[in-house]
Amino acid sequence: MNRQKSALFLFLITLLPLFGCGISSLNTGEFLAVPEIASEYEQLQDEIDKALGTDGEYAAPVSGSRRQSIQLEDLDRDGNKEAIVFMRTASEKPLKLCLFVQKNGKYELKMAVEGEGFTFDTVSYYDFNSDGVSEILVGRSLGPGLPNAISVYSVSDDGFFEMLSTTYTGLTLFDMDDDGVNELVIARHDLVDLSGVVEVYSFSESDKAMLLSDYVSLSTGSESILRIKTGYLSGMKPAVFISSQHNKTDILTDICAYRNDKFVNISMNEEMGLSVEEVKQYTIFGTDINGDKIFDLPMVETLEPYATQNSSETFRKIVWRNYNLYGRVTEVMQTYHNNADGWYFILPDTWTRNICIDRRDYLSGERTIVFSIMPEGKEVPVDVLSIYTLTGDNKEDRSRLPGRFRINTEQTKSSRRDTIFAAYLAELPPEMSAFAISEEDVIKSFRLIQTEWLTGELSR
Ligand SMILES: [Ca+2]
Ligand SMILES: [Ca+2]
Ligand SMILES: [Ca+2]
Repeated sequence: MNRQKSALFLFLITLLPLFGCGISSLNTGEFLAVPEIASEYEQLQDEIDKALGTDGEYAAPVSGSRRQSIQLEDLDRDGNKEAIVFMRTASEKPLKLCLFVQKNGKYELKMAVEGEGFTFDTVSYYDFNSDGVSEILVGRSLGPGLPNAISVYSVSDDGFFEMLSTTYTGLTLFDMDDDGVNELVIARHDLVDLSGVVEVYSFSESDKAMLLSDYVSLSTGSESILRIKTGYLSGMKPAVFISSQHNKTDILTDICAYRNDKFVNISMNEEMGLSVEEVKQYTIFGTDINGDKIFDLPMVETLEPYATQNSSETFRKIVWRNYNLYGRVTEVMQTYHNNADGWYFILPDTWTRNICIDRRDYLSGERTIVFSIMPEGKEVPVDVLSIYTLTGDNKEDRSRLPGRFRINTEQTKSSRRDTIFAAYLAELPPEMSAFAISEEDVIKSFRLIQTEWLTGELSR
């Protein structure tokens, strides 16, 4: 009884953080659809306990967006949620996936499948064969130093049918060929020869299985795959962006997409076997920085220090660019990312050529970044903008010091509420009026850095 209660409690609290967390990309509707009557939980819990037996325990997937050990999903879209439960048993194949279906309002175990492995890595549900019933895609991690194993199961009255079984390092679902149906995109890294490949799997009607349709090699010499993201190239062409670690400190991103029906690595320098998209000695990843669905890639430029600079820190600006299918690059915007204080600032176009940045932290609870412009032929820049990250007891007062204004945005209202962001715009001499911006410009260009925790992030 104790375990029943605690398991049910655990199930409920795993749902809790998903409510009201303000992450817009999350479809909370999926998580809200739980049985409405408490007795249904209890009855499901009884069935789960039977399946767990005396030696079973819950084993929630450790990565991806679905990480509950009990997941409710209407696989056949008949209006009733099925329950998919992840457990670890003492059996030789310890990772057990159970499917409970509702019959006359009661859940019963319909089928279970056991698999080898260490822990469930990821799960998702998708109707690959377009028959109206979602397949279950399950990744199992086989242990440290080993690849993960993926299975795609279709569910029928006869049981689970395995439509695909292969290994992977990371995976994602995306409509790579723009035909309205997602493909399964798998990236696989080989630790022995430091190579990588990205593969596209789609459903084959004649084989009734997921088959490998296309693949391309990733940059040679990669030490690990860090991140897999999907998005669009300019012209809204689907692509997958796979970032790998090189030389311990560098990040190379391979951009792979269908071009005239051929799956190609568009950022690859064929002679070198390396992607031209490289960030050296700094950690930053591509993202859709301006929200137009076109994926943007960062190029990091180190700013020249200046004589009167307070901080010995190295300051950088990020030049964001997107690609078209033919590898042509277009600049989108430039930013300064202040990782230490958790915000970034979109640099006004007029500043990008002559920008200098300094950190001037003099008081505890007040962290200050100063943007300055270096006039042509001068050695000392002119300060334009200070942005303050205020956390101390007197943060309210400090945000109201003469000339300062608060940076209040939707983001600052919904997160980091223990912190006040404020700014100060300096009065510029007339000959520098071209560099002037307004308080509104500052607020519009200020963003919090958000940790990405959903798709695309490998768990290691
Ligand atoms: Ca299906
Ligand atoms: Ca497709
Ligand atoms: Ca974009």
